[in-house]
Amino acid sequence: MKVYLNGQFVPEEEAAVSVFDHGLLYGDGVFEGIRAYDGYVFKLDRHIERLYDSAKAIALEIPLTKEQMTQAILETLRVNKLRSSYIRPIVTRGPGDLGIDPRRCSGKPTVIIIVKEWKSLYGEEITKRGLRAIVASTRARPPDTLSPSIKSLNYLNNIMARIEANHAGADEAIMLDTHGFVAEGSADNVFIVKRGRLLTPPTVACLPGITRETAIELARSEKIPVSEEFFTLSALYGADECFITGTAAEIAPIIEIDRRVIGTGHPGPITQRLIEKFRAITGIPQTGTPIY
Ligand code: PXG
Repeated sequence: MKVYLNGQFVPEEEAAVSVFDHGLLYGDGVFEGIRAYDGYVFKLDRHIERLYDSAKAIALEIPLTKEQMTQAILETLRVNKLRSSYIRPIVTRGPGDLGIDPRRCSGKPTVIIIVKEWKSLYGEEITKRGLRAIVASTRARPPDTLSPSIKSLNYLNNIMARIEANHAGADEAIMLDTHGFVAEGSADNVFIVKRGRLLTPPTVACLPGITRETAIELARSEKIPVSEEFFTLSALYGADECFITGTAAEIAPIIEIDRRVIGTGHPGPITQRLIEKFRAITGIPQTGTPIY
């Protein structure tokens, strides 16, 4: 596999950055997680927009225009002859001196694009059966700290939640905000179904997920009412259905949370309908940018 590194295509074994890169030293940078399905990059424009929004929020100027970044991503896929792929653009503050001050950096942000053949996140079987989740004791960050809407290289909070899930033998961790309302998963957004209505936390509490917005659009096109509102842990336990959304997870049912069975303990009808709808809109020109 060849990696895009600052304008060059480099074999993956040779693709390396400086130990003085502030992305490594301080998590000072931003990234995206994108997927290509069958020759089409799903909602690439939205991912590019979010990448640049994240960069702007941390006052990082990406040394490529959005169009150049789009072309660099497509070219990286072409160089690697990929049609279905995971795509990871990363922009860091670049190499610098020790000390957090971005003025200590060279002023040359590091731009990386990694593409990798896609492997199912939780495995086909678990996704079909439904995931078992725990609620993590690690809280999602409130928006008056590092906002959860910034997809920065600071993922330790989410990693802490992920470790809790690992220790509990669960498939995923759900995080609450500092008020105790449900916020999001360690790498995905959370939805519940109650009496035929979909609920998901507003994006002040979570990453404005692109799969999240897709699921909302799909539900509305199916005349399923959707509300972006806060809900409690007891509403989560008492949901008729629950699912997570994410580029990696796609739409994945949750059948158990903290050892409470959700609904019937099987993927619910609304979840299944949305999974089917989602599958039908990936890998098509209406939602994706063609690679070739
Ligand atoms: N919340 C968080 C904290 C995320 O990291 C989402 C929600 C879902 O957003 P999208 O736009 O993907 O629907 C994410 C996304 C990885 C990986 O490598 C993580 C994400 C996406 C792709 C890959 O673990 N997180």
